[in-house]
Amino acid sequence: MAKFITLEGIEGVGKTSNLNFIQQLLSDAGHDCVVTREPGGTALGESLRSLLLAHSDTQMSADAELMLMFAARAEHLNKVILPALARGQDVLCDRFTEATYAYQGGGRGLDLAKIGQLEHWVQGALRPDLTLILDAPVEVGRARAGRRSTPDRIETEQDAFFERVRAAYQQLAQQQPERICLIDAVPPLEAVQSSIEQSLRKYNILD
Ligand code: T5A
Repeated sequence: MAKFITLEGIEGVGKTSNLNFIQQLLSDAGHDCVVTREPGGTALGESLRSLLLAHSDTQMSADAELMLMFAARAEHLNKVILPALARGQDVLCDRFTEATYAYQGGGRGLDLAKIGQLEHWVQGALRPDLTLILDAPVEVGRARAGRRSTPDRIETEQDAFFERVRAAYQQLAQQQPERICLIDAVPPLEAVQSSIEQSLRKYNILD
């Protein structure tokens, strides 16, 4: 049966670096896999991503940010994720709803029940089969991300914001260990990838 796998973590922890690795493992195991991302993954979703990450609207309200994330997600589910799963393809997604709980819930302090209502509306009972959360201290993520690109609107938040995001991710992993796995992302990339591979086996994504 097709699997829905998502990759999460604070900025710079190595999601993009590990996405290709997971795709390769899936492909080597004979899985057909669609790789995508949030916010984004569709024409509308990528336009919303540009709006969400641009510096032009620094005063965007937390509620507007929340609903734009779910608007992009609704489009993504309908146009990409659900059709792929229905065709029997695995879906590997760079961020999904756990990011909303972590950033809009933990980071912005929005009511988690409000996020839960939108989750139910947009996704029904659908949840990822496995969510891997790459976990590292904020300064490690910042140092890694800093080597690479100009910060977007969310990346310009203070360290305290990302501490709350990280804590929210850790809490999600504690609350739902049956489908959410925290991976220590501090060690060198090869060691992180070894942990990821073990988790994919433990959660029966790979045989
Ligand atoms: N968002 C998203 C919300 O607020 N709510 C939501 O619901 C959703 C879906 C999206 C933004 O939107 C927010 C969260 C985000 O702020 P994004 O592009 O998905 O943005 O996320 P970013 O965190 O910005 O992604 P990055 O590309 O910045 O970080 P990555 O992918 O985690 O890091 P990566 O792989 O590019 O690695 C960074 C550097 O570290 C090195 C890599 O080589 C690279 O140079 N590296 C390592 N170095 C040493 N040891 C390791 N183990 C390493 N792993 C990677």
